[in-house]
Amino acid sequence: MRPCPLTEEEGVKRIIACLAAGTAFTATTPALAGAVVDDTGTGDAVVTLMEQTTPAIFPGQDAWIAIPWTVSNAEAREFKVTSVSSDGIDVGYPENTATFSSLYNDDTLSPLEIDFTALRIRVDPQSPSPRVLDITVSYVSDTGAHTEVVTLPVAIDDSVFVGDGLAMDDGLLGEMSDNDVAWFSVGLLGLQDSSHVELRVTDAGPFDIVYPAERDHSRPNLGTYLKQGVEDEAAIRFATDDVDAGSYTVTIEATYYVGMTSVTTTVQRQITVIDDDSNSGSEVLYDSAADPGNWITNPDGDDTATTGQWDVSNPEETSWQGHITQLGYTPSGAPGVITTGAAGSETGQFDVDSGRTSAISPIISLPAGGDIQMDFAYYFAHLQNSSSDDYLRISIVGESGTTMVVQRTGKPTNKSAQWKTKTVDLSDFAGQDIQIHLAAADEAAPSLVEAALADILVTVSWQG
Ligand SMILES: [Ca+2]
Ligand SMILES: [Ca+2]
Ligand SMILES: [Ca+2]
Repeated sequence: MRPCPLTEEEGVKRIIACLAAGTAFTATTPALAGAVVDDTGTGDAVVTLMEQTTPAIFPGQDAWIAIPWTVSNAEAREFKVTSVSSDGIDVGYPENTATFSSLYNDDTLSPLEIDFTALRIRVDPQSPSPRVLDITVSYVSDTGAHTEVVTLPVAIDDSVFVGDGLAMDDGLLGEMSDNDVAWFSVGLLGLQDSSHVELRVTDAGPFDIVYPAERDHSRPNLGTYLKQGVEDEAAIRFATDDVDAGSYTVTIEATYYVGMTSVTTTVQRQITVIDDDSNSGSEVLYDSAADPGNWITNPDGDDTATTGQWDVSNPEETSWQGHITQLGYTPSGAPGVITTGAAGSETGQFDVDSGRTSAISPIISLPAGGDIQMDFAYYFAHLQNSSSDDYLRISIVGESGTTMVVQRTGKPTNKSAQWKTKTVDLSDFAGQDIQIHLAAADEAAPSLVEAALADILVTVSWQG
């Protein structure tokens, strides 16, 4: 089980979201019954650490962990973690406090409340076991100031990632049918600062391999430089053509530089192939991650937007006060279709301004039969200066008509960019030439509006 996958850059603000997503943290939180409670209802504050260990951490990984606290009997005010000591573990505190970690909500812990302190830890792979954090907390109760030291064992996960300078995750890569196509992600962890990171499948077994953007290799989503302690992923497409059911091993090689030294890490991963119906099959009709083809911006010549026009690009991240308005990656790492992928010099430089921008995909010819579906990832992001006049619309344009498959409208709230995936059934367009039409707009009052689409995969499958 992976711990909350937070990098240093993302910082503490995502911890609660990460917890809410049900990652390792929640899986290892003991039941509330474990807390020490003085049920007399009187007496001084009793502060309790609600964890018995940290989430499992990979040696070498820079991980943010959220430590849950509760108190019984009375309030603990001015609560903070003032120091953490441990052999072989680097400890960091959130940037806004720098030398300590306060609670997430405010600095008072009230009876029955659960709140969190955040710490960044990095376990030296060479440090001796067991690794334990000695955490000093200070707080003020009605009886005065208190300082306590509590110990928290660090759970180590050394089974998942393998490698030296750069580690790749191990074990099962994924599961697919015997006539199928699937993008699988290889997890990466920088054990040292690595540059020019490239992944190749050197033994593909019975699979046909495609890399994003028609390259001869796959790159990490966040770029070819993988910093020490940072986790990333690289996507590779696998296809089967009447492969017998069973478990297959593929060999994936990462090449990279540590300083001036060329290094190679190799990992063996397994793919499980399941026998579908004997005559079933599938075929890829369009795959934007492999080859986006020629998208045309402003196809009807009547767009009004003055900036943020759709382009096919590797997006750069933009944000405003912690709200990400444009994500700096696509799920596969291949170029996406973005309302201008360049970040510019400030958040509002290349968002959609002053009206609508539209774009249309290359023509995709659909066969007359079979189950035809389109999978894609997208988001619509805006800041609180948005309104219901702003929108993202994704439509399928066929010979028989136009169907809108996504419509999102703005609201006066800060909505951060987050990739969502969606699958739509295109069987109604069987036998037709179709195109995907995109429209995004900042109408009425000026608003920060961004939209993106990526990893569009149109496939036909059939049952014998
Ligand atoms: Ca933009
Ligand atoms: Ca705007
Ligand atoms: Ca607007």
